[in-house]
Amino acid sequence: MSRKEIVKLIEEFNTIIIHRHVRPDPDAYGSQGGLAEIIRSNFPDKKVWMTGEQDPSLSFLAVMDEVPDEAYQDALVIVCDTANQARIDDQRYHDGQKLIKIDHHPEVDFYGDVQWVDTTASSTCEMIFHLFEEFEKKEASLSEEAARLIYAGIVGDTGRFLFPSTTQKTLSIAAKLVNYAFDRPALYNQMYKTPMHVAKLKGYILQNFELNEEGYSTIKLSKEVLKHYGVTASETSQLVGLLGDIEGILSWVFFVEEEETIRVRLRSKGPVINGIAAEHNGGGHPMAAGAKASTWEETEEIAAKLKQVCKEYKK
Ligand SMILES: [Mn+2]
Repeated sequence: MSRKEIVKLIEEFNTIIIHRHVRPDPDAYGSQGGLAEIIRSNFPDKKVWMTGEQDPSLSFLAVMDEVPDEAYQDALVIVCDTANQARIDDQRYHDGQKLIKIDHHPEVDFYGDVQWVDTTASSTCEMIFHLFEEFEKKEASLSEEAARLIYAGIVGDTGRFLFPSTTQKTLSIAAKLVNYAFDRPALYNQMYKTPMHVAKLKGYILQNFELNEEGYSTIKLSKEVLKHYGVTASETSQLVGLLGDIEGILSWVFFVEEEETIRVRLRSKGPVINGIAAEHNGGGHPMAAGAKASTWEETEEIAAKLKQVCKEYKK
């Protein structure tokens, strides 16, 4: 139902501005850019903008536009991949005529005139493909570039089809997308290249993580450690999966010290951890969530809660 409504609104409006979350990942860029590309290639007369801060590490996917304030006056605004309003990049998102939310995260904030939230989707890009299928009924076509962007987001959010969020639907969409002639090996190379300084920090993490008998693991990355390796706090986001394949680890947490707070990245292979995140200024998926701690004492509390959920899970 929502899909039809969204298609109708896109057809109605001549100006469409697409947002996504701060600290973007390939799914954020892919869904934003993929949707923009679908509209641009099928409705050449419409003005389509993408907004948000440019992340140089994702420039191989898309380049953001400079959107003037006036553009919002008559615009349809679409926010992709963002559960909470505070995380929407470019807070002008509520300045348009109509607002649409498209997301696969568990609902945090209820926002937008039209909301399409599907927590069974592996990625927002998967949803964008379904949206395209609605356009396809009206003879729309998918460009090679749109296919590349959507594929990148699915690959990113499923950990290259590894995570349990990967469903039969996900794979059948991927199977369709690989029929397009975009350069898949090049895309993988761009997505998974590791800069030398980050590789060295990986070594530090593997040398220093703690594994407890309950099956939970913690690693602290203090400002000093990050400075020593020349890695920014945000660059560590790509390393969180690192501990996932180590024998005996059920769930794990990265504590990454930033300027004012300590960023908490929780991952799990069984125990549900987003409840812990919600108690510490965060949220997310049952098996992958993020939070914020204000002190190292608070990180101890989080570790204790992680211990508890692992213990209960093992029972
Ligand atoms: Mn996503």
